[in-house]
Amino acid sequence: MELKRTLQMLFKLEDGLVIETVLIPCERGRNTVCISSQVGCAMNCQFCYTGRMGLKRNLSTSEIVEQAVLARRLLSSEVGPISNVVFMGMGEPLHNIENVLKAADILVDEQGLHFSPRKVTVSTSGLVPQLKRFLRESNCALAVSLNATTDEVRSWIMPINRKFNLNLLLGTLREELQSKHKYKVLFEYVMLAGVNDSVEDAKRLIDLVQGIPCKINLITFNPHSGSFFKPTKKEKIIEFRDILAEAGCVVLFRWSRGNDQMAACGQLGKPGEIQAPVLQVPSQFQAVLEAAA
Ligand SMILES: *[C@@H]1O[C@H](CO)[C@@H](O)[C@H](O)[C@H]1NC(C)=O
Ligand SMILES: *[C@@H]1O[C@H](CO)[C@@H](O)[C@H](O)[C@H]1NC(C)=O
Ligand SMILES: CC(=O)N[C@H]1CO[C@H](CO)[C@@H](O)[C@@H]1O
Ligand code: SF4
Repeated sequence: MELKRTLQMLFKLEDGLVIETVLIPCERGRNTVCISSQVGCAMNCQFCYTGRMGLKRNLSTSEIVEQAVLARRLLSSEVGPISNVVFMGMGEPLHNIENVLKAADILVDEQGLHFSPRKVTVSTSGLVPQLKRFLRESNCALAVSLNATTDEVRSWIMPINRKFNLNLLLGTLREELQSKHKYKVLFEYVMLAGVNDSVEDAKRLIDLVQGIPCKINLITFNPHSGSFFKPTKKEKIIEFRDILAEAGCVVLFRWSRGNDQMAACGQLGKPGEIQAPVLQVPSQFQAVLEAAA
């Protein structure tokens, strides 16, 4: 089946700021719209364009919902029905939790857009208190960007980890999911050559997610200019996947354009005039990154 192109929409808001919404056509007519929740982002993940902009403001509930409405209205005729919504565009959705909870409700409400709650996924870098609240108040799906298996690496590439570390994050999920029936969290793990893709990382990952009903999504890193990370080679990702699968994890990895496009979804926006600081590279990784450069 022919893979269609990703469609990127730019929306100018009333105050002149611009946000991006991406439509990702998938096989079998399962089109996904990737929506933004903030203008910019305060989380400063080291791989992410949006993070480099810093946070400009939260989007309102209607600005969030409108992205899905407009994608449906403008694009359904070209690509077919839109079945999935992911909050993986600009911003940390749980940093704007009030409006995101309201928007998610409207997306799944019969009187609203009537998406299935399992097909509306809110993605977070790991804001623990808000994540708890989200799980208690919403039935929509949750994706957590893990991206590393040690606090040392995670605190570097995702500075939010300095506040809410892996133990706290995973312990909270383990606890909260006990009372959610048939609910699985999706862990996103972007494969970065030499940074988080070793056999030891795979083994640590198995231990970390122990007791948490989950799926693990391995994502190929989409290199962009200004990034010092390199993608992990396919064979190595397959090896990593197989280690997880053999241990009984549900692990997803598709080597396809769709995969790249999903990764691209987290890297919207161009670095603006306000630039968040690039963090000091931990010394043991300097050689890896220099070799990759
Ligand atoms: C965004 O919304 C959250 C609550 O959902 C609030 O705590 C925060 O201060 C808001 N941020 C900005 C920049 O307005
Ligand atoms: C971390 O995870 C998200 C996917 O949920 C992704 O957008 C981001 O690029 C990842 N990157 C790194 C380097 O950790
Ligand atoms: C935290 C950690 O140990 N990360 C590893 C990620 O993968 C590279 C090699 O692929 C290792 O060298 C790192 O130690
Ligand atoms: S990856 Fe997500 S949470 Fe991290 S800086 Fe980018 S937009 Fe923010």
